[in-house]
Amino acid sequence: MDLSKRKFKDDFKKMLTEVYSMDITESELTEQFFTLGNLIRSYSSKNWSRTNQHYSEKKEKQVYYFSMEFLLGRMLKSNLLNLGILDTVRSALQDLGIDLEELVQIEPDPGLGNGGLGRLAACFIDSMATSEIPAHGNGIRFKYGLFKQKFVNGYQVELPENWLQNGNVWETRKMHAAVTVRFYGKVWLQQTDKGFLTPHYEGAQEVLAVPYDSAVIGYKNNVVNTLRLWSAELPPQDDISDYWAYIHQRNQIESISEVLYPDDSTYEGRLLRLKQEYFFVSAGIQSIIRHFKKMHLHMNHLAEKVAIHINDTHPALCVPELMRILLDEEHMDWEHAWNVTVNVMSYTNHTIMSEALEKWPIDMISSLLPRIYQVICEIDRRYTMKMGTLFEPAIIDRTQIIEGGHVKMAHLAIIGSHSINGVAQLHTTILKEKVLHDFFLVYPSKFNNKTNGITQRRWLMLANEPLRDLINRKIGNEWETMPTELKMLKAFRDDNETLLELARIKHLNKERFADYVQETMGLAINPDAIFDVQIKRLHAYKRQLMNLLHILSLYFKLKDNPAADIQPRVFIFGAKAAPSYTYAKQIIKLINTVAELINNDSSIENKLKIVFVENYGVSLAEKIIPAADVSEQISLASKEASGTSNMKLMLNGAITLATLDGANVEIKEHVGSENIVIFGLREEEVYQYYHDGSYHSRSYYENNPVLHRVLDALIDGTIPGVVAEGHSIFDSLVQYGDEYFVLRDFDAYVAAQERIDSLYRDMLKWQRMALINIAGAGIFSSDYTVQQYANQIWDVSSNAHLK
Ligand code: 26W
Repeated sequence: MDLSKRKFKDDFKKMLTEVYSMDITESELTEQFFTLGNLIRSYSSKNWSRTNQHYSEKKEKQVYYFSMEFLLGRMLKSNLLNLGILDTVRSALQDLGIDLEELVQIEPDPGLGNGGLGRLAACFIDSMATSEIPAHGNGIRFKYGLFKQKFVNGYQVELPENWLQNGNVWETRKMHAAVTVRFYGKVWLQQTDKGFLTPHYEGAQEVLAVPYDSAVIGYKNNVVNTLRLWSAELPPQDDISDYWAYIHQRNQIESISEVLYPDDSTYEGRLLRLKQEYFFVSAGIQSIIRHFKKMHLHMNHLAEKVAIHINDTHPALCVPELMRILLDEEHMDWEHAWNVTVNVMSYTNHTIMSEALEKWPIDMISSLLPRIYQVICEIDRRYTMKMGTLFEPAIIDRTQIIEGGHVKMAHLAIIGSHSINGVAQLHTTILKEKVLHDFFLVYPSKFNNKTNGITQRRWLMLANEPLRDLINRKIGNEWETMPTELKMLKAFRDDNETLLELARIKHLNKERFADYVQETMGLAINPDAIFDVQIKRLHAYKRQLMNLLHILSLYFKLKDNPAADIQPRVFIFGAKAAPSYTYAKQIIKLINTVAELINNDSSIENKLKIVFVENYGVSLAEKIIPAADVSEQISLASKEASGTSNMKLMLNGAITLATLDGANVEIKEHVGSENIVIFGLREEEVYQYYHDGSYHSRSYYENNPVLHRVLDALIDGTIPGVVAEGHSIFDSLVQYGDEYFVLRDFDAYVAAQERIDSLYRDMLKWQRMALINIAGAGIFSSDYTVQQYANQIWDVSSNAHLK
């Protein structure tokens, strides 16, 4: 939108007076933030209604992206950037004596997600609006997001994240669009005079689902899509006979959208989680059907106008819920209803970890969702019937939905969808050849790959403005909407002036982060050192432990010889552990304790520092990523489905140190093996070990003196204050088989780190590698990823043809 500084200043002062009846001089940062927020809402509101009108008038097919998590981050600067008024507003506010960066800090960082899956959903809705895809997010408006992480004596402590305490300026409560979601009760089918079998519900608990809509503003294209987050409330009561019963019932119902489950890798099977999953699924589908009916088309045509995407198995109840509505309320026959459902639904798998695969106990589903359970049984019966004639019984047994007293949600999603995709080529191959091989035999054409992506707007244009400006100076700004144009940067690979500017900008970002660490942790770090970054959830398969064991080996090398010639290093960790994940929390304690030891050991001349930032999330990632030299992507091959921090760090000129896992494989393909440092077991070697059981971790402890010393340090008191954690971790590696081959890959990892050390000494070579990584990162824009989903899965329009 074109907005003059003059006009903005007038609007701002007017809005401040209207909302707070005060002028700028009297206003505090909070009032200024909410005023700016409300102004942005008013600037985007016309396009919001115009976009919806356009979709209805054109009867456009629309996508509904169902996700239990949307890890949005702060929206102020992102909304200003996408409206195309960031620079205008920043300098206009400056004229008014207001620093935009200060207002940015006011905004809460809504932690409505755990990690990769939730952030991917956030990048996707930004890219779908920017790619003019008629697509909307559908999720839960959790009152409490992912816990706030505090370190107390090195231990992770979880505190409530009450992100709504000052209200959320971006949302609009849509009471008129509320729907009722039913739980429990009895259901029986009754023949009507017209011969329809209609279910009769009795004694169901009714929950009011109230939607809160937020604008999803496309980048400089006047498109505004919607993110609809549902909140659970007690339906209005006409009479409150027993007050305490009323309070109890209200709390019970409101608890459905109270808090996000903080696990991102282990299925817990809690009833409240199942309630959450059905709550936003039923609310979302009811509101979609209500909207579709306004088109006055026969329900048989639903799949021509609606695509529903199931983000991992958490929204898999979309399949039986749509069937329930088509059968019970729209009185469609099973075949037609099923045909419509399969054509509407598509599913993405984000993990192969068995402990993450959801399987709900039959008694839990059948008591909480009696009608849904009936429909699931019928889906399973007809699947077994139909496929039983085509495939051997063993395959049917292994692929059926209900098995061993559980409902397998992945099986339900796969049978009920026309598309199943993995999130990186290696991951999709492992799904087809191993984890979901039986289904690949049954439905080969449903399987496809959609390698993840990230939005360059948040992760470069906003997080790293100096780099953005350098790139624009060198190749213009076409890359901002056509990211593969970044490849033009390769022309400057031997232009020392450019490489020196790149080094200067990286150093500037490292100084900025060093200032942040000094301020918040009272720790001085040297911006000339290598900033080595591992930022992701704490999980054994991501092997933060291997990173720490290498640091200890460097520490002992310096203890033995303080003059040892190693490049000074700052190891930066950011990681939350699921509260119930004891082993992960022990690793956090160990990292913090080793940090305490090393950071205060003057004998090693500040050559090594460990910075474990507290409460890692989107906003901290935006501070750390521009300052990174090395991107640690060291998961055991086959375990990380894709990874997305790898793409963000690459886009900001960090050199990737990686195993050939997830999207690291494709990153290598796009930058060339000379611009990345690869090490470790390959996926096939890992599976070979599983096959022949020939991995004996103890032998690596016994035969590798460096490893022996480092591991002994965990239990012999060298590292004071971690006796319990040290022993448990030592045993997991030496006694109990080292599940993620940390000891097996250790030497290769140390050698790779020595490679990094020697590469960093040649500054121009390092900057050339950084430039090639930036140039090769464009393909990992989520703009391209969502366009592939639009063309190959959802069959909806996008502006890909313009690109
Ligand atoms: C039931 C508990 C639970 C909750 C969340 C299990 C699993 C999850 C997510 C699927 C875990 C997750 O975030 N997976 C990550 O998804 C990213 C986006 O596709 C990938 O880049 C990561 O590799 C994958 O670990």
